[in-house]
Amino acid sequence: MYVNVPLEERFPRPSVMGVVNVTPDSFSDGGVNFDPGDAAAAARRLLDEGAAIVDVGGESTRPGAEGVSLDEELRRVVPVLEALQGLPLSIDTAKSQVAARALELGAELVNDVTGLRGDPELVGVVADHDAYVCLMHMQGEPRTMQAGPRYEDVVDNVIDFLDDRLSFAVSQGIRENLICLDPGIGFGKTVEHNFELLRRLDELTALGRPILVGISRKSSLGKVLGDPEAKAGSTAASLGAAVLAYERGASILRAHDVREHVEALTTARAIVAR
Ligand code: HH2
Repeated sequence: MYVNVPLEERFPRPSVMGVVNVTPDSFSDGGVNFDPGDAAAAARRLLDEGAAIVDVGGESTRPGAEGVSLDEELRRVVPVLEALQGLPLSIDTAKSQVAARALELGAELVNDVTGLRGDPELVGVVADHDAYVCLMHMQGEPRTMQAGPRYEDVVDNVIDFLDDRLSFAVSQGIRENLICLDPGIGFGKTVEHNFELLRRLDELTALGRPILVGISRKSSLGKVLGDPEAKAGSTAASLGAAVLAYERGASILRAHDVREHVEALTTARAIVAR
C-alpha cells in the first residue's frame, strides 16, 4: 500500500491526461492502438509530449457502443499496462477486476465513467489501494444515452449527481483529496447541454474538488462547425474548448493530441496565472 499526495498536488492546473484506447471501435482513435505494442508506444509518446498521466481504456463508451466482456477487456489492457510499468497511468474502466489488475501493475488513477455505479465492488478496490479516482456524470448508458437526453437544468442536475457520488465514495472509505469530478461531456447530453456545462463550469468547481474535462475531438465540436452528422471534432476545435474550460476552472484536460494541448494550456496559464 502506498499513500498518494492530494490529487490537486499531483495534478496542478492545468494538467493533461493523454488518451490511449486499446479498442477497435473508439470514436476518434479506434483501431489505431489495438495492438499492445502500438498502444504502449503511443502512451510513451504522449508522456514525452507532456502528459501528466495516460488513460488506458479497453472498452469504448462512444454513443451506441456495446459493452465488452471482462476477459476481453483484460486481454486488451493487461499487456499494455505490463509494458508500461513504472509510468504514470490511469485505467479507464467500470469493472472492479480490471481496475484491481491495473492498480497491481502500478496504475495511479481509476477513471470510471459510471461514477462508481456500474460495479458495486469497484469502490472497495479504489479504497483498498488508496488510488486516485475520477467520478464522471453520465445520463443513461452508452448504447442509448444520446437518444433525446433531457434535464430540468443540466448544470444543477450534474452538480447534484456529482455531490451525491462524492459523498458515496467518501462514505465507502475513499479519501476525499484523492477524488476528481467530471461533468461527462457527451455522455447523455446535447451540444447545448455540453456547452452550458462548460460555460458554467465555475459552478462545478464550487463542489471543492478538481474538475476533469474530456471534450477532445468530441462530436459537439464537429457539429458546432456546421456538420450536424459529425461523429468527431478537430484538434483545433478541441484546443479552443480546452483553453476555455481551463480558464473557467478545469484542472485536468483529457486529450488525444497531447503536444498541442500542452502548448495551448501552457500559454493560457502564462496569461491567466500571476
Ligand atoms: N470520454 C471518453 C472516455 N472516457 N472519461 C472521462 N473521465 N471523461 C470523459 O469525457 C471521457 C472518459 C470518450 O472518449 P474516448 O476515450 O476517446 O472514446 P471511446 O469511449 O470511444 O473509447
